[in-house]
Amino acid sequence: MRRRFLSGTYKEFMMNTQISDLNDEFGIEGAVEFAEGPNGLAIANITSNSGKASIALNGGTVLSFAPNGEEDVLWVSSESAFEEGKAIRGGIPVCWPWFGSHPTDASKPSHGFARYSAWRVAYTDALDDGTVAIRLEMAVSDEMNTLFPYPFSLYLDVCVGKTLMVNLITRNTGTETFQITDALHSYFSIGDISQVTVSGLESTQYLDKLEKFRQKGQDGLISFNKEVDRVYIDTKSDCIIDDAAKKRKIRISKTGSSSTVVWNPWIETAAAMGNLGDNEYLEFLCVETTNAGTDIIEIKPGDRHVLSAVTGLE
Ligand code: TA6
Repeated sequence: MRRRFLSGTYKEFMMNTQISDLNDEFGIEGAVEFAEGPNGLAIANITSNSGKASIALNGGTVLSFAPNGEEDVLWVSSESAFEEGKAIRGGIPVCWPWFGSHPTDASKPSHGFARYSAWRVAYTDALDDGTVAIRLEMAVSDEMNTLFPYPFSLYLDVCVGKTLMVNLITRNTGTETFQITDALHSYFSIGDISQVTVSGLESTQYLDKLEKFRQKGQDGLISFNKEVDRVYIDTKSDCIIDDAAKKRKIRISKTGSSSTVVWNPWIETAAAMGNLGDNEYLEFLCVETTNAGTDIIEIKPGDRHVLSAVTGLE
């Protein structure tokens, strides 16, 4: 029995219809429910036997992930925009088909266009082992074809259980080889950045964005007492965020990625950024699963590339 909508604006009607249709087609009782998020954005709420997550269809942005009995592992700014066509400041924004500035045209949007575009649900599934999966597909627009003139499909597979697995799948559906860089730009919730260390990148090399991407060596654990914005090159290892304030450790494992970005804006950059509270630098750290910098992915016609990150608590 479909509910009748007797009041509200056309936009509210359309959103309610969209939510109602999404639940009719993809909802799974006790596992997948679509609801209106801030500003009416469509949100998929995922409940598995051992963890929960939520995902905005805007940008295909995973907003939250919490193993049962634990606080959210991800972080979203209290000042984030929640508007169709705008990137969300937090969660796991999808950077695609390039990471950072466009390699040849700085006028193109930073981090590409996937993180502010419309994504639609392809399927949902509650698996026998109690995990819950959803696949989103990015809707391709004319704007995209001007920014990236190659036929492609882009999918985001999210599997929720005790860990969160996010797979970004690029398929070349055209007749020419193309190149991408990409990232799962994960914002992790921490208690106090000055009490956090990151392990897994010791003795590797990184490009320091704050010094025109000069290459440097990483000695020991990464700690934070100033802005950090680094692309760690030739890195495929797990990273562990040791959050002393929250007394927990977050492990990020990955495949299909040969570089890792570590970023905290610290005081001045945070104050200068839009949709980020001045003191919010204290409560998040980005450890990003990427193919960035010289870590370029070439995809031949008919082939695909999978960028995968698995996040969990130690
Ligand atoms: O991943 C780190 C980074 O490239 C930083 O340089 C900073 O620009 C951050 O991404 C956020 O970028 P955004 O375009 O979301 O403001």
